[in-house]
Amino acid sequence: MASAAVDYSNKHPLQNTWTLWFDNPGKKTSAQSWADNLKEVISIENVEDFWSTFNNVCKINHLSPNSNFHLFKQGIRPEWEDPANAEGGKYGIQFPKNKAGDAINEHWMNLLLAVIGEQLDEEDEVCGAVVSVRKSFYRVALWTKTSKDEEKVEKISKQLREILNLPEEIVIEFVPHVDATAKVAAALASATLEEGATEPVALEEKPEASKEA
Ligand code: MGP
Repeated sequence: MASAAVDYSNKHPLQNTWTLWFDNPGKKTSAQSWADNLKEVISIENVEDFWSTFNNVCKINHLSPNSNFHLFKQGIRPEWEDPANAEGGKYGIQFPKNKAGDAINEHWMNLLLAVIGEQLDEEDEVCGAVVSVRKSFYRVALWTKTSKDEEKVEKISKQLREILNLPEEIVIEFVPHVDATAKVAAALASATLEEGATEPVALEEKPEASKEA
């Protein structure tokens, strides 16, 4: 009996189209130049595209420090400034490199499957997912649209822990993007102040007259 031919052209669409981005600034970069390093890699519309991409891009544990992959809903840039992210925040989970090893690939895959499979109850909240390689740790993060509703933050955090099967000792840190932006702005301001401070400090030390007082 002849078996029915399998139609491999029949792809399985995802609920949303997703864009994969990559960046590696190489060294610490300023917030202004940060966006110049972002490179759009590919758009993913169906399950088959997802797996061919996931199986062919570099494994996370083989990436050099400072690298980031970002998978965001099409139309949302993976940056704080995008209107979809501006009011939102990041649920970040860090894994020390010496403990995680290549298990980071599985954590990243589980987060990706959760977002493209729209597994979170608050699926409309989701903007994207990020994996970051730093000197001593990896970090996976979920980016969402809102940050002010504490109950929602708590709920998403709890569900994320379940989906990623994280033990209690692993912390999920939620940071509103406005706080991240403010931190960068403060660092920039203090660096500018230090630069500008060289001259006035020298002047203040100079006057002999002050000894007269
Ligand atoms: P990061 O990768 O989010 O944080 O941002 P990490 O790795 O914890 O490093 P830290 O320096 O915050 O401890 C690293 C740097 O990249 C930030 O300080 C910004 O200068 C820049 N940056 C990161 N993001 C996600 C953005 C963004 O969305 N917009 C802008 N303008 N700069 C960003």
